[in-house]
Amino acid sequence: MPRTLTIAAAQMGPITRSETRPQVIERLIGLMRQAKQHNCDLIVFTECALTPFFPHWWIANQAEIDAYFEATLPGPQTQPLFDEAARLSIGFCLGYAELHHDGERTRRFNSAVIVERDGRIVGRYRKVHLPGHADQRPSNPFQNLEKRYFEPGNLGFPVFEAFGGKVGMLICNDRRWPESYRCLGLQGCELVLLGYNTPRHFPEYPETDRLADFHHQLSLQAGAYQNGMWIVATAKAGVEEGVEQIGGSMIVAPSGEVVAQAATFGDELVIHRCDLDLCRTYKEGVFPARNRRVEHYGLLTE
Ligand code: ING
Repeated sequence: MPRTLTIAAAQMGPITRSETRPQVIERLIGLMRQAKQHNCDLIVFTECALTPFFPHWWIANQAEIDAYFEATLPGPQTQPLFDEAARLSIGFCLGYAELHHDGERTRRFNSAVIVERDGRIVGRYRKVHLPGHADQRPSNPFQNLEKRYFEPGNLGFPVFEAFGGKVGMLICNDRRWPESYRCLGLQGCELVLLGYNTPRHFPEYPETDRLADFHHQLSLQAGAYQNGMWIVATAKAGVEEGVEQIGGSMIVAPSGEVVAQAATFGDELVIHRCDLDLCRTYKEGVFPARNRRVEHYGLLTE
């Protein structure tokens, strides 16, 4: 029985600071209904899909910062998204800012969850690689304050049994680091769900700006091919609160080929029918880990 999943990367255009959570949820539900009309089994929303990417500006007051976080998921404002997914019988991946009460401590993560077609949360990931800085840099045209607003993820790189396969998640900057894919790949991961908010301009290293789209795609194609995994990568695109963000949402096959990609910088579905069994060609055929990894080099063993 072939294990094929029709998956939509649900790229979003900008979310403004004045947009309320219910208004954003309405956009997400609209994309979810569209995906269902295309017979999708799964829709992948982006990083911090409920709010503008607030690490792009300095916020002094913690209560104001916390207004961008979800204290519970689902909560009163996000429940309609979970209800609609269950009604449509479509799974989803959602990036969001997670407020986590850990005993006496309040912890804050840049997180994502996988929700199965019956509305159950079956997996959670917390972004490991936090780019940018914790200090305010007034001379920069915008900030990247993830190190101020979030802690590094404390869940590692988990792989979950979902949608008939082995599924993992990464978030934005994670996709630039080969070890992110390797940790998932060595656990047999077949499908990576990934959201990102990527500015075209890198204030400290502007020489990389002209290569923003290339580095984005290069990272995904290498990760997919070298670990035999499908990758669904979903952007928050366009000029959001004055910051130009790349689009380029795409679906990459275990062969490393880009099989579908976005054509706009707005709300757009990028859809492909993914055969999970294609992973085997690369996991067993091209990269048979056991007989290629020579013990005495001390390389990773499965
Ligand atoms: N954004 C960016 C990303 O990794 C970045 C930050 C851009 C780092 C360009 C290095 C170069 O796509 C997030 N949110 O991680």
